Amino acid sequence: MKTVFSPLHNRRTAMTELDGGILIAPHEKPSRAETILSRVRQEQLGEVLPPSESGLGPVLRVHTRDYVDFLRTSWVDWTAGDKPGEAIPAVWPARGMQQRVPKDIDGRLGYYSFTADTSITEGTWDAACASANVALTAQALVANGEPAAFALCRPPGHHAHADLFGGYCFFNNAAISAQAFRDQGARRVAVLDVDFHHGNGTQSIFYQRDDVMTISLHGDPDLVFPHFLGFEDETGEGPGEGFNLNLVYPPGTPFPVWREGLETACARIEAYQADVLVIALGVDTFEQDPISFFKLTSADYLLMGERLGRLNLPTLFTMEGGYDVDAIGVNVVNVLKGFEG
Ligand code: Q9C
Ligand code: ZN
Repeated sequence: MKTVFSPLHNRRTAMTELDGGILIAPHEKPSRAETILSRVRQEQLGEVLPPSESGLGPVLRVHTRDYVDFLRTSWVDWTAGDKPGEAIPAVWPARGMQQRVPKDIDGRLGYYSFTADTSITEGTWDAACASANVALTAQALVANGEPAAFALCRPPGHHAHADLFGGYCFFNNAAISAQAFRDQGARRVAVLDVDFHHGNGTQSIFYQRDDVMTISLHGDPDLVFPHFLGFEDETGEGPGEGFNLNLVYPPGTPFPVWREGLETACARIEAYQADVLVIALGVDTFEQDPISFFKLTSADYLLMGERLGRLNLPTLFTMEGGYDVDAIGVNVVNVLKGFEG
C-alpha cells in the first residue's frame, strides 16, 4: 500500500506539555513520524508520496471558519503579547459561564480548546495543514481506486472537534477525510478508531448524522483521557441515533479481550453496508506505551490488520497516537502488513 508523508510535520516541535504539574518534553514528538517512515521503507510497504496542496476547502467542511482563523493567527497573537513560553490554554468557558469568543489571546486559547496538554508553537499551523493535506492525498488515492492507503499524519487528529484543539490534535484528519469521501459520492462512510483514547472529536463531529458511522474502542473515560466523552451510553443523537458506538475497556486489557470489541465493531460496519472505511490508527494500545493501559503486543498488530482487511472495504488509515517510539514503527507497519495479508 502507498504511504503519504510530509516532512513539514517537523515544523511542530513543541518543547512543552503540561503533565503531572510540570512541563515535560511532549510525548507527541517528531521522531514518532520519522520512525514510522523508516519502518515503512525498511519493510518495503510501498511507494511513499508527498501530499498535494488541498487548500482549506475540505478542512472547512468539518471545522468552523472562526476556529481555523484562530489556529492560523494564534502564534502571532501570542507572541505579540510578549509571552515568554509556548501558548498553553489555562482558562475555559466552564459551567455557568458565557460562551463568547474573547478578544484576548488567553481567552481565545481557552475558548478553542479542551485541554492544557497541547502547546501551540510557531510551526504548529504549518504542520497541522500539512497533516490534513497528507490525509486528503491518501483519501484521494483510495477514492481513485487504490484498495487502501496510509496517511502518515502528524500531528494526529482524532481528538479535535469542529472548533476545539486538544489531546495533541488540531485538525481532525480522519473526519476531514470521511467528509471528503461523502462529498465525492460515497453514501455511507464508517470511521473505526482503534487508538487507545476515545475519538471524541470524530464522535462529536458526526454525532447527529447517519451518513458517517463512528466507532471507537478505548480506555474507560471514567479512568483516562479524554475523561468527559466516550462512554457506552453515547449512541448518537437525532438522525445519528444508533450510528455511534463506544466500546470501553479497563486497565490491563489484553488483545484476546480487545479483539472481541473489534469483532463487534466489524459486525456493525458490515451491517451498515459502508462504502468505505477510515481507520483512525493509534498504536498507544501497546503494552509499553508510556501513557496508556492496554496490553497489546507487537505481534497482535498483525492480527488486528488481518481482521480489518477481512472487512474487504476500500480503506484509508490515518495516523493517530502511539508514544513508545522504539516500537511505533514495527507496530504501525504490522497493522498495515496484516491488512494486506
Ligand atoms: N498524563 C492521542 O493519542 N494527555 N492523544 C495525557 C498523560 C492526553 C493522546 C496526559 C493524551 C492525548 C492522539
Ligand atoms: Zn491516543
